[in-house]
Amino acid sequence: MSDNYRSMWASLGLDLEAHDVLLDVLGKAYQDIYLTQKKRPEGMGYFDFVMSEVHGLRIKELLDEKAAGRKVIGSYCVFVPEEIVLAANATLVGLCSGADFATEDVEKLLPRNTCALIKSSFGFKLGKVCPYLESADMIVGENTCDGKKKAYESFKDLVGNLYVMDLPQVKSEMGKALLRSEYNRFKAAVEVLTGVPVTADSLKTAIRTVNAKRAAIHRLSSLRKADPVPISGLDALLANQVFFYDNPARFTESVNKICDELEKRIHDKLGVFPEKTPRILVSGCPQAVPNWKLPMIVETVGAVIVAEESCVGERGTRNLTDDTGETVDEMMDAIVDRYFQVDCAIFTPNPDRLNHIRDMAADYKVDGVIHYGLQFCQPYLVEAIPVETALEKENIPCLRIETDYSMEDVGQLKTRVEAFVEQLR
Ligand code: BJ8
Repeated sequence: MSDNYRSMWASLGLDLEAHDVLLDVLGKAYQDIYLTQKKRPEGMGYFDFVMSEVHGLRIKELLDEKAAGRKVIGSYCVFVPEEIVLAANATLVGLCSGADFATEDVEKLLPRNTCALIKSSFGFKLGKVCPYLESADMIVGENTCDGKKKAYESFKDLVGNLYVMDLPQVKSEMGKALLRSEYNRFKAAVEVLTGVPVTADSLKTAIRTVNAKRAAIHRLSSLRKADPVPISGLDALLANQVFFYDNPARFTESVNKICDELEKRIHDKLGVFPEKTPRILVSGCPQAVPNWKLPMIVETVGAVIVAEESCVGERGTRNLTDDTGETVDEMMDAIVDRYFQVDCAIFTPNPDRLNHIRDMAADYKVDGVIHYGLQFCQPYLVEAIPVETALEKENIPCLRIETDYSMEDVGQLKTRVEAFVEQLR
């Protein structure tokens, strides 16, 4: 990394020594897990570049945008509507939370039995190692699971610019009305932050920009239905992870470019794994950068991940927003309609998720489902049991995994996944 980047990180208040350690670990993990894969599509070169510059060029771009008067908003959840952010001339970035950091300090503020994702969000702040977090003019926390909503009460004191969005827990008319009023409140807060009012024109353009990004990911997902699969689960997960912080137009173009290449691969019957390799659907908690543990295990024991029922995956990206409205109100309604369909396990009851998992298992012709639950994540761990029961009724094998971000259980997980994959053959 150049000296310019070091002064940029210093100006953001990062702890340069700790940040060096993080980049070193991240770089090594990427090298070992990603760059050792065989037969990768050439288009993944773009994502390799993005990852090599994840704290460099992209941060510089954000800071240049800020210097030109644009605001940056950070988010931890797919319920934060990018359409509203873009329409008010701001940029939305996902705050990853996919690695342990500063655990000792984190556990002074949070109980040890808090899920790794929440702990990670605190760790990146306390360790002063996340340039996205430090670039953000507003950080949005959402009242989803109990862990997050209680943690935000302490997080507020750490970051100083936390905006808390309330969210419904029930898919009722009242729940939808709450989402609508919270999205209106959010729109007003973003307008105050940027000084730019959301207009019908800007909202329509923003909806189309985000729809294009989602449509590109849908195209990528549908190509994974082929056998042999033209792209690994690891690479497809990376594209889904980069979705959250890349420039939207550039991301859309890069994903579509990969899709052109994958279509050709499918035509030529070229796969990353041989035909009839056991096909896995991973369902459950989001896997944020650099949490590549499970796909790394699955794809080194002779199976391939063909889809993710996850917020970093199809739960987060499915469904486009209707862009035919003419007024801000009509388009806000369309945004609410689209997001209200997100079937996060914080909703009760949550039958849509079960149906979605069944549909995905059929669409992607999977041989088995791995339910991925983070330790201490009650919504997903509790829901894993009915998911497993429902799948078993349809003779779809399911393996329930409960893990965290440490590498201590890799050997044990590998043994379990290997036995599961053996059973699918
Ligand atoms: S819409 S899944 S991104 S809340 S893993 S913090 S649920 S204890 S992340 Fe999520 Fe939004 Fe839902 Fe999606 Fe809590 Fe579970 Fe931790 Fe979780």
